[in-house]
Amino acid sequence: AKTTDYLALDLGAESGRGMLGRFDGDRLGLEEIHRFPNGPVRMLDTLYWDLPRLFDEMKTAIRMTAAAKASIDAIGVDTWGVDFGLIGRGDTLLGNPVHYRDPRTDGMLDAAFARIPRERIYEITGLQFLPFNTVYQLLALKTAGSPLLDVAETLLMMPDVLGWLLTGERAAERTDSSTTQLLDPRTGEWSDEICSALELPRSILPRLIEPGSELGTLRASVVEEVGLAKTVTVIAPPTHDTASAVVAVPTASATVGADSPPDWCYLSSGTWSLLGVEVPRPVVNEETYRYNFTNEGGVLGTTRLLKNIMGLWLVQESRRTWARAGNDLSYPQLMAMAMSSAPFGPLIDPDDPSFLSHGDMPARIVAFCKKTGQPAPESEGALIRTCLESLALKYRWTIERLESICRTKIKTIHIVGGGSQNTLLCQFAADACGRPVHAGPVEATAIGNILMQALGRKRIGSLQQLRAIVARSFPVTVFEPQNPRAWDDANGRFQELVKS
Ligand code: ADP
Ligand code: LRH
Repeated sequence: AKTTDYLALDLGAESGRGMLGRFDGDRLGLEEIHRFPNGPVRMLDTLYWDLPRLFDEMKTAIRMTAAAKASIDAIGVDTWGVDFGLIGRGDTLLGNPVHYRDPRTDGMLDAAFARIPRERIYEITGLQFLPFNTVYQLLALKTAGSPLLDVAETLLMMPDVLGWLLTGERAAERTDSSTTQLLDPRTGEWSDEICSALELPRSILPRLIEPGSELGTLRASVVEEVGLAKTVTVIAPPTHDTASAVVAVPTASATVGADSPPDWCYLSSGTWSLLGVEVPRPVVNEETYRYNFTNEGGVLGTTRLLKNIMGLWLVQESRRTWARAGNDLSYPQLMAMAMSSAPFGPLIDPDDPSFLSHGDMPARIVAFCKKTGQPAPESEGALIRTCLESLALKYRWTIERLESICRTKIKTIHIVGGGSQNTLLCQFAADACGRPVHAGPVEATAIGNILMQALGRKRIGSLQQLRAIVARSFPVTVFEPQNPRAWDDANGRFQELVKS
């Protein structure tokens, strides 16, 4: 069968990559063309995206793909949610986009609630309250008296900024727009009420487009620079990386209908752990509000009912702290050290707000243990073990609440993303949750991005068909739950910790 080539440009918080997908109508082959680090840059007191360098790396990925003799049918860009750029008159990029871990949003949740009740924001958006949601970043700009909002014509989410730089087109892809807390998922439109309550300029929010639709074609200057013979279509995949990752869950179950609640969940495991279920429409009620669950936009009309859990950021930032002190340890080394450390030492609430920002993570974990009357972890391995066991217990906490919200039993956990390579965490997740874990694929985000391009090009007919292609093309490792008694005991301690 004829093979079609698609390029995914996927910017994760740890690394960006250009991934080439070769689709023969039955299976997808995936090739890593180019990988590059993606760290923020601090200038004065602000944490920024390294935008020009990242755009240059993206062009390098396209150039390398063309040089690999691939004939690219389409290109799609995805990145993490919530961050944005502002565009002014004459295609001017206004300032350098700011990274969501910048502390400019401190205090902004309360500032917003003083103008519009917290309950009302949730009722409209169904989105979890995270201090860095786009709406609070905008409020921070306004509160600081930034001139940017006065001259902005268009707000573009970061994958849309990158799409604009490639094509010149301005649009808001729907999945990433759903992370702003400015979108009403029931009407599918930007919320006038929130914009006016917070005095944010509604006019800068652009037209919405569906994941899988065409954004435009590569600008002539890009085509020439990367050495392509002709221009290429740029498709808006699910531009929110988590939305693309959820597309690529290798489940045989169809998207659930209203009468058949989901019996599987996904855990998109990378810098963050995004754990949730796919539902046919938003679930916004007293229970989802109390537990701060989110309803983000999925593909083909689905909703991602999920929770953000701090994730492997805890490990990444600990590793960086030790490396700065001259102790450079690889992930496999760290996991081996954690595995040989004693089980069930101190536990943390992974979602304690003190862990959110950049900086010395081991010191913050030790401080948390002290504050909660626990001994500090005694070694690097012990500290990583504390992080992994605590994450697994937070997964259990989340699944139990999802079961209650959806009145269902979750039978299987699908772990996708870079964290699916962490066999220790996969085993802990199975043990803590008492359910089998199916781990893989590792590059779920790029795969979801690519196959939604193929779906947009009418080479795939449905989400169910798409997931069968993923299941046929990539291996999955199954972890069966073990040791239930010991994990139940640890869970008792964990419940106390997250209550306090
Ligand atoms: P993001 O898209 O947020 O950058 P990824 O999905 O690429 O994240 O996942 C990166 C994470 O995967 C790393 O932070 C690390 O914790 C984990 N990881 C990557 N390789 C390994 C490995 N060999 N062993 C264990 N964990 C790994
Ligand atoms: C994961 C992710 C997550 C968002 C966070 C900012 O990469 O996109 O879904 O909440 O980054």
